[in-house]
Amino acid sequence: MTNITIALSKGRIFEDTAPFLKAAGIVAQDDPESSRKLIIDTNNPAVRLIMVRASDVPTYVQYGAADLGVAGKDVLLEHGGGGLYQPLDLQIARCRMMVAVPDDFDYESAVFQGARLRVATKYLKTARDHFADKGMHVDLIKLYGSMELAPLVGLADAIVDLVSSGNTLKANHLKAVEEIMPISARLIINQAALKLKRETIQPLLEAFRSAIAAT
Ligand code: PRT
Ligand code: MG
Repeated sequence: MTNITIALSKGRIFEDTAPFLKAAGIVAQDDPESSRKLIIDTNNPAVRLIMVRASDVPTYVQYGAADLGVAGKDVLLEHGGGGLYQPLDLQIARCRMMVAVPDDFDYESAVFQGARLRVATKYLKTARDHFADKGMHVDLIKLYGSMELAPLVGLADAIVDLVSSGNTLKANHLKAVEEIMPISARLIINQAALKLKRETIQPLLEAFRSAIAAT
């Protein structure tokens, strides 16, 4: 069996991917939440996990430092997907990419009047495409996190962010006004690895596929 490396991020991606790995007979030997190890062995000596930032997963896989990975569609859209196969939507880590504004902001009127909005986001490409499709002129402000704060302190009129329960928006007196797209995490595979390590990767892919079908 060829050695393979799987890139994951800790938190929901690791937790929601674990059942798929289990279906393929792979169990992590350490818990990334409590362990500080970045390389985690599994019960299968040919398979190891590497723990990276969620937005770095596609980069590790693109360059072949990992053969496979799991990344959100949000992350993949910003990355661009070069060098990657995206054969499976795992339907995990689901949420929605939304436009949100302060509770008292009349977004519809602002759009109707052609106001030039300032929009803060971590998702520049996705936001740019969305507003371009709507024919709206916006000034995008790149942030790396806690987008919800931006409208509260006058940095932006609106944000583009992921929403799952909606609790974060509510706690910050924001409301979602537009859904850009539903988001879920995908299995990604380095294109060269799929060819060179097909005997190892293909059964894994099949196990993941059956696990999706079973849920
Ligand atoms: O945390 P870090 O900066 O390292 O990176 P990350 O935030 O990208 O990683 P992580 O592990 O938090 O998220 C990994 C992936 O999970 C994302 O790329 C998404 O595809 C997916 N996902 C699913 C989410 C959410 N749901 C989600 N709710 N990612 C982030 N959130 C955040 C959101 O940005 C907002 O701040 O949770 C907050 C809103 O949640 P609710 O429940 O209050 O609506
Ligand atoms: Mg996070």
